[in-house]
Amino acid sequence: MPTPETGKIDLRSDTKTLPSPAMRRAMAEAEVGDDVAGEDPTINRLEATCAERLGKEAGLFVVSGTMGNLVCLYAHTRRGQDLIVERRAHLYNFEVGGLAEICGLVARPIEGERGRMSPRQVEAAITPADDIHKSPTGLLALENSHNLAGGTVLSVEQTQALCDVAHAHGVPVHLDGARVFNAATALGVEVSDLVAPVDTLQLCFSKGLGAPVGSMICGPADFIEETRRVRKLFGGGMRQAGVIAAAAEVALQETPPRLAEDHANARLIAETLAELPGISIDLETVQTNMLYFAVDREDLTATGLCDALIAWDIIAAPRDEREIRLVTHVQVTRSDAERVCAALREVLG
Ligand code: TLP
Repeated sequence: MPTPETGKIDLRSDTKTLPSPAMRRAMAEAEVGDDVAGEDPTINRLEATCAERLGKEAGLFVVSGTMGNLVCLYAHTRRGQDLIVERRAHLYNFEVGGLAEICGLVARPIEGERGRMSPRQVEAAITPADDIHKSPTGLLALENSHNLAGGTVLSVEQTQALCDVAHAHGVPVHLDGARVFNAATALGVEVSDLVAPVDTLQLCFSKGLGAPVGSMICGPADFIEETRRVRKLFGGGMRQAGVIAAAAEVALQETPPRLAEDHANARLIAETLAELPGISIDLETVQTNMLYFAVDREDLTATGLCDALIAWDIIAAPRDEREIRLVTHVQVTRSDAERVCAALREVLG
């Protein structure tokens, strides 16, 4: 069953999912109130549920992943500090430079291996406390799963080791967990164990979880109090927003148990591509619900391949001349994935 309302298999992103009938019902029936005043019962419940599920003291509902990251960066740091971040991190590359424009941070990008920085690299990037020549380190940012590295995951142990180094130098750690449920599923661990070492995180309901809108920040209660102020400062204070939180609640209950299917579907498509001529793909990076590959052929560009897939009701978008990312999600079934494989064999074989 492709996306019900369009009849298409949309592989451009897991952000493209449309709300399910259960989500729409929950939205219509949601109990709401003024959330700026803390009076929206649906949002209050979602914040409490997420904090508990993630093993953190408190939660704050925000409109987007970008806002979740930005609010946390702002609340953790002061202007002129360093942000240690992996070179391909989403918040460094695709969040409009908010870390510099809004937070006044100096990015210290590190080249990770398939998105993974090593504790040694992080340690080397930290400014020693007595160095008056360099900007002081304010924060270490992690991303799990790591989008631009291919949806790769950081294990509990790897996360712990990175956090240990940062914490030993008094540096807090924020996790961009836009797809942290995908990461936990791929690793076969509880999401609370995976995020236990980080101080704060944001997770997205509108990515792998399949809800239409919203992200959750989780962390210590006093930090979350401060992020409530910062969210208001950035114009993100919402009123009767329980209508969107209600869909997120449904997503949180329904989607995590079936994320493994998305991962198996991504794997199936990736393995099919790996066997086709003129396709470059690093199967090692295909760990969750996405895959990146390059079209290295005389007869076809990435755009040409995406155009050819339209005839099969498959929507894909090129990232550049050569590269395409495909993302599986709740509205891509096994038979859709098989149809994608058949289409790819037909066009590329
Ligand atoms: N990722 C989107 C956009 O880049 C279009 C996508 O399709 O993958 N962190 C990570 C790791 C993300 O992948 C994204 C969005 C965000 C943060 C930002 O979330 P939003 O779009 O809700 O601001």
